[in-house]
Amino acid sequence: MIVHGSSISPFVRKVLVFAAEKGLACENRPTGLGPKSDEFMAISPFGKIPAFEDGDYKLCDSSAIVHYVDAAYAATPLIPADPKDRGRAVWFDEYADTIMFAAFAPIFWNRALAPRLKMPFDEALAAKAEAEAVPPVLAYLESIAPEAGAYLIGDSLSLADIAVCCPLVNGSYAGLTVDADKYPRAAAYTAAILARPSFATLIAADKAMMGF
Ligand SMILES: N[C@@H](CCC(=O)N[C@@H](CS)C(=O)NCC(=O)O)C(=O)O
Repeated sequence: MIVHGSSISPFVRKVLVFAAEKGLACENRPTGLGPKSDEFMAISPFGKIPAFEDGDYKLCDSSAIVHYVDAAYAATPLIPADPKDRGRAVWFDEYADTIMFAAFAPIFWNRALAPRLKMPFDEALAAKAEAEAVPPVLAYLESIAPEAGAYLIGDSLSLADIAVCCPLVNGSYAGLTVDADKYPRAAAYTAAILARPSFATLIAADKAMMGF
């Protein structure tokens, strides 16, 4: 299995953590921003990361990829089979990829990544996202968060836990962590998920490479 794309992307991180939690060997080729090869564009026609290969099978989009991986390597499922739980897992993945990503991306870009890449950035956009977009996202997370060490769905780790923690990592690279005074359940629950080796290994590598 090959995952193309830098693990500083929350979408790439989701796929890498998902594969690690399933115990699957996975090669990461850290394609970043900028022009992509013809081979990459043949897998991901709009140039987005991640792109994925499993033998001859090629796929883009983190959610499509994890659904494929869970079905193809079914011994250690991370997407619930129960219809109601499965629906909730898809919702939490969607919440993470759209609402959470949109809240944290301006903070990550303008405070962490663009300055390091010597690209234009605008602190006002980060401050606006922190003031307006992040609070409802974290208030919702607080309302759904289980106890530390427990899971969003059922009694085992699922796509839901992996997905919602991925955008938070980008916030943390920009110095924005979940405030334990305001959001105690969310802070404790996400700290426990992010301490898992699947996340911790990637986070350590990102920090070493980028100086976050
Ligand atoms: N829905 C896609 C989103 C992928 C995405 O937006 N990736 C970003 C990186 S975080 C990207 O490739 N941006 C580069 C670009 O838009 O050209 C997924 O889940 O994989």
